[in-house]
Amino acid sequence: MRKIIFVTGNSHKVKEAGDILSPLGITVEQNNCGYPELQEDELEKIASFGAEWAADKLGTEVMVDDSGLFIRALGGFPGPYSAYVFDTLGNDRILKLMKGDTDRSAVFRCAIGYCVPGEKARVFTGEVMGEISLEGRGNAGFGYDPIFSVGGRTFGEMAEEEKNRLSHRYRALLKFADWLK
Ligand code: ITT
Repeated sequence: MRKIIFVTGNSHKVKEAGDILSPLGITVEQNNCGYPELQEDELEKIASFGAEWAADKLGTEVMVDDSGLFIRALGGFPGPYSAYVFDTLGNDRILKLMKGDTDRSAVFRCAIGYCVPGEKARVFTGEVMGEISLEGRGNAGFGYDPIFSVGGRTFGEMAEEEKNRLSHRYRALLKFADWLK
């Protein structure tokens, strides 16, 4: 098993990454040291900067995960500001904001940054198209899971294994694992 330090404050991400990567021979260990999040439009740039910063700080290879929900009717909001918007508005306010919107389409994106100290980061991206549900449904998962639906069911209504077979994170991590091999 290869062990990689995953720098994140979000233990749900660590659980998902562990479940996805362990069958591929990779284990992840959470480190909470954090990293400065650039005010950037692109998740790739945030993940790349964060991975380089954390690798240099810790003196070891690291991975980071920057994710965002891009809602079409809201011009891609909250996108790179998804964490801040989740903490300040939350799912109910977002649903209110979209009241009357018939275009419910949205994309969840994930950028995994990986870096060895002293080197440039590599970034692996994944995305999944879905819809913003009319109301929150399901208690599984975390964050936006109860309002993001794929094929008629929200991530909040799916078992972990099901979300982990089609999520933005799964798609990005698969590319990462392929490259590591
Ligand atoms: P770190 O930056 O410390 O990794 P974070 O939770 O702040 O943790 P992000 O900035 O990547 O991470 O997350 C953006 C927001 O999107 C945040 O509110 C997450 O809870 C949420 N989020 C990320 N991945 C998600 C997923 O798979 N399902 C639902 N919500 C998710």
